[in-house]
Amino acid sequence: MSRLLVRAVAVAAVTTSVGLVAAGTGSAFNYVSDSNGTFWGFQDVAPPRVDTGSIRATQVGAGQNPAYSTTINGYGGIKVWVSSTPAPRFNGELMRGFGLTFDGTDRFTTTQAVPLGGVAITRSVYVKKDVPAGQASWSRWLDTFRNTTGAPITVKVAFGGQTGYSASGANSSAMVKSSSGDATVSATDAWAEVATPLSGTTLVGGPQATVTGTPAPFGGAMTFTGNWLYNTFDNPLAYGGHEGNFQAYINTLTLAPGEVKSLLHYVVLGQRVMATTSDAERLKVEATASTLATTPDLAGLSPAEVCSVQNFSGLTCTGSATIPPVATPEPVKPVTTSGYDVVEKTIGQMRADMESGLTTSQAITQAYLDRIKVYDQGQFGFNAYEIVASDAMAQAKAADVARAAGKKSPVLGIPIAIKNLYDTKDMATTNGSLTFAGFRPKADAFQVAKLREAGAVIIGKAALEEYATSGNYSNDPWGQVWNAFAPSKSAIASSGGSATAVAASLAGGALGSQTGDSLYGPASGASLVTLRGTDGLESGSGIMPLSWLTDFGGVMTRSVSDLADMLNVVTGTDPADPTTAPADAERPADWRSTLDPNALRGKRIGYIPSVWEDPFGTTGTTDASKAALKYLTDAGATIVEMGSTVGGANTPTAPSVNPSGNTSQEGWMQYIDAHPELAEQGFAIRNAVDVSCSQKKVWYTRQDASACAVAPAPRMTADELTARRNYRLQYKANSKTWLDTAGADHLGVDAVVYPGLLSDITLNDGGGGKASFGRRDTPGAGPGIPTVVFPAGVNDHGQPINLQLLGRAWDDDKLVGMAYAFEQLATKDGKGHQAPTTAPPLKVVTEAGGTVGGSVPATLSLTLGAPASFGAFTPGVAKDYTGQTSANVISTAGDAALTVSDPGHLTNGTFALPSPLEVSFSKAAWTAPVSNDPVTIAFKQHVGATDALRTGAYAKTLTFTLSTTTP
Ligand SMILES: [Ca+2]
Repeated sequence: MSRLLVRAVAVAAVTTSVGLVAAGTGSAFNYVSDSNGTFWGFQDVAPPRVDTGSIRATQVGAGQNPAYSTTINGYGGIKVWVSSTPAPRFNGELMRGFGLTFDGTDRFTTTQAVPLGGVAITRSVYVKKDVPAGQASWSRWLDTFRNTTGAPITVKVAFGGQTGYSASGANSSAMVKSSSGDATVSATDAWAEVATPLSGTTLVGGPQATVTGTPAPFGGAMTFTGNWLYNTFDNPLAYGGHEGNFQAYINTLTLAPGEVKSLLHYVVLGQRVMATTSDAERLKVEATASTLATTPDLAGLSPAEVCSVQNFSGLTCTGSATIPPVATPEPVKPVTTSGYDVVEKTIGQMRADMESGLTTSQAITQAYLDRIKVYDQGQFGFNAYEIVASDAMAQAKAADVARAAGKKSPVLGIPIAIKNLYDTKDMATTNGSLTFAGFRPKADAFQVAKLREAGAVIIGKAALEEYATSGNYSNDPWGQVWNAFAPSKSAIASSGGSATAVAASLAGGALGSQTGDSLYGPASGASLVTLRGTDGLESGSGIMPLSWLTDFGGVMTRSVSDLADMLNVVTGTDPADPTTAPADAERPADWRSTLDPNALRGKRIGYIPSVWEDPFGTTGTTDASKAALKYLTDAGATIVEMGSTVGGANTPTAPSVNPSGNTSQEGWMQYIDAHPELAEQGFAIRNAVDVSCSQKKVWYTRQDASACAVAPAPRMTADELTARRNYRLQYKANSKTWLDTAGADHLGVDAVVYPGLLSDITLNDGGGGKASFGRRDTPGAGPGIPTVVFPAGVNDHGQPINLQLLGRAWDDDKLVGMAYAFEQLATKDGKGHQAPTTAPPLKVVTEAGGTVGGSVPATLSLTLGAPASFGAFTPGVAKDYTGQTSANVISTAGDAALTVSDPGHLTNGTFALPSPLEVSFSKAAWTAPVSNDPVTIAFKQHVGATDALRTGAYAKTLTFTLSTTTP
């Protein structure tokens, strides 16, 4: 055994500057363009840090506007399954967290291996920039698997992705050819080609082929063709319909202890085609794929890497060099110091436990903070939080003190996550964009202030889709949010962070917001309750806008009673938001009074058959959603087909004249007027155009800089504002008429039921306006009438599903009651709220052990993580052993530098290893004060094949110094 001890000493010393500049990532993932004019957008470690190494999409140029050159929507990722016991978390899921770094030319390299059940996984991606004339574009993936354990491990690797969506049309794709000549893929194929349906003279996405290697009977050939969408390793590849867009090509490896093996894949892309050009383009793709299958391009691979490739025969293997390992980050121990388990606890349960003295807000908050550290951060982190409050424990302590002094409130001491487009006075408010990075509003948003007054712990700012715009992925640049139930999939947008935070028990409840789908979509994908209330039920003050009056800031919770608890705090009239004027009079005195199990008795619930159809042509989700309607009728309601309603329409009739005025510009001007601190803090945000044309947006949503030359729309005039308000009031009246007269008998309905999602959610490495799920907005946004959204079990693939109930203006309380009545019956059958299995309760420890402290002078603090260990050295084998620990740096000085004493050699008694110990830092210099900056300290020890090794433990104590020239 070897052991490495480290000791921390922090001193304020005068040293010379080391002059290091930390290598930064760009403001968005990187495109690589080739000589065919294909722009490959790669999901690397740059914002939004999807970091899978897959292609997000391919385009004919970079940025938001250029056309997609294929229908790829996340392709070239790997799902990995290992035979290790116990099975690791996320076994079989999409691998991510490689720290994939672009070299600025044509390569992406892993900077931190991804550990999965004792296998260390790395990827390297290479794009052929100079494509020979007449050939198709291609990129290459080398995926390497290292067994770091002492036992053999079987590894299944699925390479693939999503080549389109929907069963037909310009967004879809289907298998068209394999190397054997047919359109069926098996182990006897070397490549497989998909293509998008042709559309006459209209350009459609080009054909795409995946080169899987040498076919059977070669022993390294592919072992299974799977369905990338779900159950990938058991569920065979589909050849039609929506699921025909999801291909997985699987190889199986067996790794002896210490063994390293690799797989090589190529993705070949054609240009956009029309009917007359398709055949030639396919032939080009097929020819290039055939060439790569028989003569794989190995440019830039080391001899050891070539030797490690398992799925191509006949590769020349020279030399005996090994592939140097890439360190894996020190795993965060899945432990908590809180004795109170918060998993799936409702706000009501936590409140009762605090009131009875069983627990405290400090224990609850510590429990959430520990879970955030383990589950939300790092390589497989959910990224639900953009910012975690540094004073969360102080807030919790204040809540405990207030409770002891007699204070009571529904949310006193309850940690709540806030979508990061709500102003907070203590944390940056970014709108999920680098455009607003570091912006510090002077005051809390109205709803946040209400929560704070009630003693809630504002535990952090939840990640969101940048600017809350398109509604499919929460692509926050500080980390794209992942789904709590299906950790390869999208959390949907834009309140994805709020949804995952609540679903994974990383917060007691959350605030989100919706313009189109951003409350009901993420809530439906995470088995949560939410309410898009009547216009003005909740204040919009201090919420960054998308569209004035259509935006709605609302609550997301795990249960209907939790919703009522939060509505008791955040609803009501805000003098600064005129829309809320009726709210105090219209809302119930106590939302808990709506929680009536008989609230559905005698109610007529409208049903519109056409809104239960998945645009992708699948039925598993809508069938399960329809089956859940039984709990409405079991609770005493009658389902009424809407029939011939006023105007014969399936939606409320919009008023005939849509008033003029730009609601985006108006929303921003109201926000900017209320925030002089934007200009004071140097943000050049003077109108909606400055927001939309910002060059700090993630690249693929960025408009060309020339978009800034557009003159902003004029402010809405007083008349236009009034006309817009009156338009929505008239629309509300039309909606009431629609509901009042619905049904073949024209007796009306109390509410209309809609499904939440219409399909499976797709994987999280796609993007753009490309659908991540079958979407069903209720017609509530136009008139501003309420929709309550609540869990209804799961679909045929185990994905959570929800139902939605739409009602008349200010029927919010009635809708919440109906949701409660549904919830009571559905939950008894296990068909209500679902708990995810991806973030189980943490083991309770009395101390978060192993930290070695140092002396702490006034301006500098250095603390070290657990001692690093190399594991056991194997005699007679040349190998580089690696280990690592972490350091935490706090400095109030203008500069700081981290150094280590001469590492020397590891010793065992008087015996020393021949090769020196090597130490490196992920960061060693700071040019400004920092708070809690994590540093990875990596250790490397070479042991030669002929090195003598003495039995026993090897150790070395090192001294780390944090110093400054300006103490
Ligand atoms: Ca075939």
